[in-house]
Amino acid sequence: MRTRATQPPCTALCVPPTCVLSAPSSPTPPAHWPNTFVCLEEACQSGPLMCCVCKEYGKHQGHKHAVLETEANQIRASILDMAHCIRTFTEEVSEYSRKLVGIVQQIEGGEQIVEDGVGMAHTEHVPGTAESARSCVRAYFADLHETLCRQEEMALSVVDAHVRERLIWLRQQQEDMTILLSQVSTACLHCEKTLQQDDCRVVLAKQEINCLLETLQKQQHQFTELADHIQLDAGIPVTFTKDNRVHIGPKMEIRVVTLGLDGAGKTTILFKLKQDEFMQPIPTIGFNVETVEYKNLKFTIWDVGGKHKLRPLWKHYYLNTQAVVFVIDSCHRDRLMEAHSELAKLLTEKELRDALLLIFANKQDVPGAVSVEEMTELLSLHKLCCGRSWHIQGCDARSGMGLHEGLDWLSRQLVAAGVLDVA
Ligand SMILES: Nc1nc2c(ncn2[C@@H]2O[C@H](COP(=O)(O)OP(=O)(O)OP(=O)(O)O)[C@@H](O)[C@H]2O)c(=O)[nH]1
Ligand SMILES: [Mg+2]
Repeated sequence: MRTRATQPPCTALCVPPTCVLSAPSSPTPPAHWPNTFVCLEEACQSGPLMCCVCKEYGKHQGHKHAVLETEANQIRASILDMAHCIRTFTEEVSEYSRKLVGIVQQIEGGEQIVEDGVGMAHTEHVPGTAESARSCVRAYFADLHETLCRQEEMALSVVDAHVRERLIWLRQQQEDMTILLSQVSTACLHCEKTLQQDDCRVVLAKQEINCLLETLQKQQHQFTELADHIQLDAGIPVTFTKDNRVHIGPKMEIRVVTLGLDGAGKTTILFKLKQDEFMQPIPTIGFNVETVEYKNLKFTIWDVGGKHKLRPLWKHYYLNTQAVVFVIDSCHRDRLMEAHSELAKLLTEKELRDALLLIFANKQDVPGAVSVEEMTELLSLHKLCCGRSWHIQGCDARSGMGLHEGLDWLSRQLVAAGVLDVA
């Protein structure tokens, strides 16, 4: 019978082997090594080796265990798996680092050895993407500069033509005044001479003197009319449009066409802007045209009838139109889709490609009118008007609320700088 006292102390036998991680050369333990099992208890993982003795009697007694060789083989397999993962990971990191180097080279560019057609190698400067981006910027600004120079030349030629015409007119006026002055002084001399003559001669000269006086009065009348209409001002007020065209004169002229369904309020808006009073309009058959002066702008507004059968005529008003004012009746929800489809058609018109679009959401005074926000949403205006200058303005043509805000927006879009004070 074996007793505990006769067994060797298991701690003396269960000594851990030296770490051989890098060289798992011996799959079987050395002959002198008595451990045959591995303890699987969590608490024993710092010293899991288990000999036959301690399995039965020692500290691992009753613990779950595995055969040492099997356990070691499992660990080897997982080390090999890990080594494979590490290799893959290392390759990935190296590949990424290589790419980083490549990207830096591509950005910086530099000297590269290239072969020519006959197989001779020589170094060549290959531009990097940084250099290409810089070239792109330079090309863009060179182009812009060229366009600006062209526009500047055109603007200067407009100013020169204006000055030339004005000087020709002024010189013509100078000549006319010189002639007038000499005619007047001749008449004065004639009168003075007649005054000094005897009675008979004075009487005989009566008809001639009356004729002379009549001519003088006519000339004086013409001169007064001219002087009343012509402002003698040396100023040359210059304004620039957003597309860098120059406008000379105190008022900039803008051609606008108002469109929209029948009954939307186009004519009411036009009359309100023109006369600042509400006039009950009748449906427009054909068109109305008015010039409306606002601040330093002169709008020529074409108001075209919106009845269904008149809409094919709208296209005749598009040429040279700088802005379209599209009027929508905000209290007629059931006609919004019809308005949407007419607006969508307008936006495909070539001649209106560069025209500004001002949408008046009219009749905001009517209770329950569709608000500007809701109208924008319902008509998908952001999508519909994408890529063009557009603005929606709520208004009430009866009181005039919102109309000037709309004109202000138009002015701001058209005028880049100059004499106009429309801010
Ligand atoms: N309550 C209200 N009524 C308006 C407003 N604007 C126009 N109206 C009225 O709407 C009706 C139609 O106005 P018009 O100016 O003739 O409409 P239009 O767009 O010129 O119509 P067509 O000439 O047929 O294309 C008129 O009875 C106007 O008095 C507004 O802001 N509020
Ligand atoms: Mg009308």
